[in-house]
Amino acid sequence: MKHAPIPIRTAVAASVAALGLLAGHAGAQSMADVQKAAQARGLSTADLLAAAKTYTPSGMKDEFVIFSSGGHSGQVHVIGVPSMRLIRTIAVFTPEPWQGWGYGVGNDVLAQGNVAGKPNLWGDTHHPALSETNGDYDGEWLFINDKVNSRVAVIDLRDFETKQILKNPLTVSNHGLCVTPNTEYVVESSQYGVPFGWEYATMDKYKETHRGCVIFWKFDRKQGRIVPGESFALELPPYWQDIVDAGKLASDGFIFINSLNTELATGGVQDKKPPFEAGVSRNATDLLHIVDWKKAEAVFRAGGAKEQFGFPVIPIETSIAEGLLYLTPEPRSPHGVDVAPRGDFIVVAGKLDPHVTVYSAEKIKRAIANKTYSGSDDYGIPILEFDAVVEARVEVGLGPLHTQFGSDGYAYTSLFLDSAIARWTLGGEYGKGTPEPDWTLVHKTPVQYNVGHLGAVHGDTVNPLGRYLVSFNKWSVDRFLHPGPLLAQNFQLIDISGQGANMPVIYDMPIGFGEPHYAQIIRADLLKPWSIYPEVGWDPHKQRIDPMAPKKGMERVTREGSTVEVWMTVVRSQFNPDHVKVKQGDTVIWRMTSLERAVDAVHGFAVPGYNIAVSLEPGETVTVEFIADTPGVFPYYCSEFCSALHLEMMGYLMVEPN
Ligand code: RUQ
Ligand code: CUA
Repeated sequence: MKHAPIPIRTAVAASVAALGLLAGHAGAQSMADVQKAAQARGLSTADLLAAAKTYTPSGMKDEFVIFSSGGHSGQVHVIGVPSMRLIRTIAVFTPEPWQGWGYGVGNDVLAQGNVAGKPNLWGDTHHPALSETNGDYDGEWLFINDKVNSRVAVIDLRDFETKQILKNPLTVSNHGLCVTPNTEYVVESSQYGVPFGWEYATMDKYKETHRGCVIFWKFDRKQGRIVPGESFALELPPYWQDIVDAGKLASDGFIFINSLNTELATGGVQDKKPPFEAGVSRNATDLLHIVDWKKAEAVFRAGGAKEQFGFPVIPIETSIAEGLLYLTPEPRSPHGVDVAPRGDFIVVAGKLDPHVTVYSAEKIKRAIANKTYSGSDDYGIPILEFDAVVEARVEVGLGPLHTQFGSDGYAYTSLFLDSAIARWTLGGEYGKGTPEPDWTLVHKTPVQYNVGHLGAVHGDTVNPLGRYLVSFNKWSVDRFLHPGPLLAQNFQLIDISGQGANMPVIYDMPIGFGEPHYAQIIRADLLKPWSIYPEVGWDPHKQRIDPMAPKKGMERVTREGSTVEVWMTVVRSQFNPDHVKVKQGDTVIWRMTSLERAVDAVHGFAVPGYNIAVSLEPGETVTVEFIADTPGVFPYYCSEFCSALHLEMMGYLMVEPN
């Protein structure tokens, strides 16, 4: 964001006065000091105002929290708003040593994500979905998809740990993820058409052999797990299904998925056939998928699904016969599909069309009831007549992708090609909130550069809170120091509390760990995380006491045949036992409990040569299993600087050679 140069003296004086910056904590500092510091750094009034809106002094907490996908890192990043401070990374699909994830703990969860029996130890995380109650975030659970391997993970927000990873047996890559308004289902939409079950087929019979799908993963809140046995899928044509969003209120019971490649292009550039980029955008329109999931659930429960690769799939014919699936045209190469807060409008943005297209839930329902079809696709799925379901089209700019909503009747759409965030007005009931006429572009704020998703506070729920919006930009080009040719991405915080053209960028945050895609922003006070585990001997995976957890005074090393069990307790600044002797080739089951109850008393357990790193948070119990195949003397130690005697917190593993 470029600010018009303002004489620094007036600028600083004005902003300082406006902010009343000195009223509270004058101390030894004076207005002249603020003026001097701003002048030395060449800061404008707008800069100082932005700083005042975002600067968060030591000890002050953030009001909102971003849960951002980590892109290639396969993780989730937790960031405070408005400070834009990174607070935590949650290990999900990729091993992470600090949390011990994949180095002693979480190995079984990571193994749930094996693809065709093989470990895939990274993920391309795209779309976080916070659990919802009545269509609003409740702060309890977080789900995230891995696009590259079509997997879904479940994160418990009591301890910010991944509890479950699911690999569906049908498709290979996914894209969209959302939850239904009461988190009955976590909905995963496939991306690229493939033969189900990782079967082989050549491209010449693409139309017959390849398929897309949408998976309804049943979530059981009490267990905190997705129940695969109660989950089902809908077979879809091999278009490239993309983003998915759940209807709510006026559109409750539906989900909306957009798609590209309704041309069924199969590429083949090496054989002089049109490349995918041309073939996939030949048609002027693609097809929005409308699924009645409540009806689909009833059909599944009544036995209407067929097992495919061990997973119940409702065939396309059944979906047509039972009225579960409809299509309607959407502008070419659509990308985002976003349901407005009241559920009454569904906003679709086509990358190659400068408009957003707004569909009406009421009109969709009427068109379904009256069978207002313009035809059907090659698979026989009815196509609802475009003019019968569209409410409005708003020209917003070049390369519109995703839309979020404010608290006051404004919608916000990211413009990839324009590198801007468009603010426009919704109509209907929302129109009362804005000074501008319905369905009009109000303002565009430039961003740096090439925004993908955007996120506003509760911006995709029934109750958007406005205030802040974050532009998740793909490229930072000239914004930061260059860390070599691989540039950071740029999260830009935008103040949307004003109206009209008042929506300035107020902070830039470099993201140096992959391309994060989407993020959701939740009120911090809705999160109720534990600061220590509820009781000593707690197993975070089961979220209850582990009866086998080593107890104080019962520390020992036992042997049965060639299996050695270690019962260890951990407390500042001691491992007990601190000598563990085994024989080469023994199976070692090493159980450890942290006896700590203090909030900051975290210990680590690191063993050289055996690829073991464990994080022991207060009260936690962990079991690590390995074969002692390398003989020698291995100092194990605590890997958190936990006390003045941290270096003394160690022990020796002695593996006696055969
Ligand atoms: S999307 S390319 Cu969320 Cu825009 Cu994955
Ligand atoms: Cu415990 Cu260092």
